[in-house]
Amino acid sequence: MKTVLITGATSGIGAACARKFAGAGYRLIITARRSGQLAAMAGELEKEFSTAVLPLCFDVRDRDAVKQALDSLPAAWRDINVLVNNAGLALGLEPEYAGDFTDWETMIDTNIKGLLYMTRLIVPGMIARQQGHIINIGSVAGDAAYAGGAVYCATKAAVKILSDGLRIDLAQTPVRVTNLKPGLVETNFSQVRFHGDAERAAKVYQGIQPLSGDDIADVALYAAQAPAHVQIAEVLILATHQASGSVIYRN
Ligand code: NDP
Ligand code: 8X3
Repeated sequence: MKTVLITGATSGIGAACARKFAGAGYRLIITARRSGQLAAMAGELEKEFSTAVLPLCFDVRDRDAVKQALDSLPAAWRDINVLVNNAGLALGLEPEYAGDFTDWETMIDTNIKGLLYMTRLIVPGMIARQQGHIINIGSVAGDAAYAGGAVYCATKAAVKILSDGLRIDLAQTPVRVTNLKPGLVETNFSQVRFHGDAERAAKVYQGIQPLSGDDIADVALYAAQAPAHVQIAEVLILATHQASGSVIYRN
């Protein structure tokens, strides 16, 4: 049975990936910062999908905590087949000359450094076993800047380049690298971005049918289940009425 480790599994795209992979027969290591949520999810998923689920609570920004958590994995859980680097966030929508320093640091530490820590600690085992797949959750935001989004967009541009670099570094191995680039997905993303302002968050999805976490999880699972000689390198997934990070048709 294959094992998938998903970061940021307590909500949105990560939670949808957990369900999709469980439904396809994978066993799961689900990770995030909220331990209560993780434990509850683990129980529910185990029951619904009759698969083993191991919750692992840590903050991807904390390099020591990431290492400690991964070192704590029981021997039977160490052979991770698929790593979904999903934990991430946007904070604020201010112009670059007026952004909040703490918001910037949180985005950079989570979206870039957290993803790198996970990659650095898990990929060597994949190389040793000559088997593995890293699925990074990038964004359409990494393709071009949009107003107020420069720092978030830059972190997702970094995810694209880090995915490309890793793919090059792994080209002599069977380990595959996928960068998924979703557009508007209705999750807690905008509530987090606007620091809990639910009304402002809801406006992001008004007048357009956004994607769901499931829509992204479907593509992640497709990439993971593609034949071994097929590497789904990058996929841009947009709502039908979204054309780019800044072109969205609303009625
Ligand atoms: P959600 O806010 O719904 O989920 C984010 C998840 O990340 C939560 O499970 C959260 O769990 C976890 N997380 C956040 N910070 C940390 C941290 N420091 N350490 C560990 N876990 C963390 O957002 P989405 O599902 O939308 O976002 C998932 C990914 O998808 C992100 O990388 C985002 O940038 C990307 N994305 C989202 C899009 C969208 O429109 N929604 C579009 C394109 C990309 P907890 O709070 O328990 O730690
Ligand atoms: C999330 C999508 O366009 O809100 O990465 O930045 S967007």
